[in-house]
Amino acid sequence: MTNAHGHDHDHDDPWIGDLLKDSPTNWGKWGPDDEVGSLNYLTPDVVLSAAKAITSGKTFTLQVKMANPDGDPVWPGRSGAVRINVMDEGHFLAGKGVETAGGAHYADDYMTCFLQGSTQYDALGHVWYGDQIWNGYDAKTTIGGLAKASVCPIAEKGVVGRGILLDIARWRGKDVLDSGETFTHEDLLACAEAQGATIEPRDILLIRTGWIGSFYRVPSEEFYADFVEPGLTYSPELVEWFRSMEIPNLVTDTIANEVTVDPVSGCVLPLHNALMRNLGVTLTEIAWLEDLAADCADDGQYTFLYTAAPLKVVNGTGAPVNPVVIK
Ligand code: UVW
Repeated sequence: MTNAHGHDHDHDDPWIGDLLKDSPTNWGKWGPDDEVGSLNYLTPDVVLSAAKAITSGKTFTLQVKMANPDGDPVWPGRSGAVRINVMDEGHFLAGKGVETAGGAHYADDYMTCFLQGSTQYDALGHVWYGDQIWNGYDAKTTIGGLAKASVCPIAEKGVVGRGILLDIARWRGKDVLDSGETFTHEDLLACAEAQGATIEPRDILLIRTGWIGSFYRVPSEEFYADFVEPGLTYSPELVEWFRSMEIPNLVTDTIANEVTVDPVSGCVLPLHNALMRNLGVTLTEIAWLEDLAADCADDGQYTFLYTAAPLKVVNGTGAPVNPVVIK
């Protein structure tokens, strides 16, 4: 059967295009050439106001360790970063080092990685359905590298705003949510209230499920068995809430920021499309939130200044990042 977009698909199979046929978009809102979407909400006024969330000067970094001998948490089918040492004292001892005037020795590394293979920003053009990506750009602009809506404009802008941690795992009394466990925007609001905090318009949402923390505690076979991450689950009301709250950025400690399979429609990762493709909400995945969350539980302060700048990878589908939070 051929759907309205001219794609073949069996009408018994779920299709994100059907699920989201009435879903709102922000296409064109920031002009025909926009590539950073809802990050446009992070205006200088918003940044100045966010700085008022700093009260103690405590800092936290949110990247997981990369090229870690203990493993890098990645989406099934991807692999962790591989760092190869290509120059060290051994080369000099063997007479193969590059000698320089003054006798300095040095060590060099080479690294290969999936751009989504660590804590990372997704480019707005990273995921789509049908013939169009963010802002209505033709899906063919992704061929051979993202000519539009790559990670580079996000990296050039940088991300600074007020962050709020929503510690869903702690709120539900768990170290880590169950595989496939879902929550909604109503849960985010209830969690914030229980924490004594309020989600404000244009806040950067940091959601903790405990999932990435568990990666380092359980054997890899167990972590990846029947892989269904916990997370936010699609509903039209949730999408409308993100739109009306003008949320610029969603940061989670899961690999894909939402429950892997929407239990209602059966679609995989519909929020990537409803939020990122359609509304231009930037997604930050695989964040390390354990230390920040422990501190928030300790001092009761769940809001802070959030800053991040992914690497400026030209035409990249995403890029590693080490966000810094200042409380
Ligand atoms: C996929 O691309 C499957 O997900 P992510 O956004 O986590 O990289």
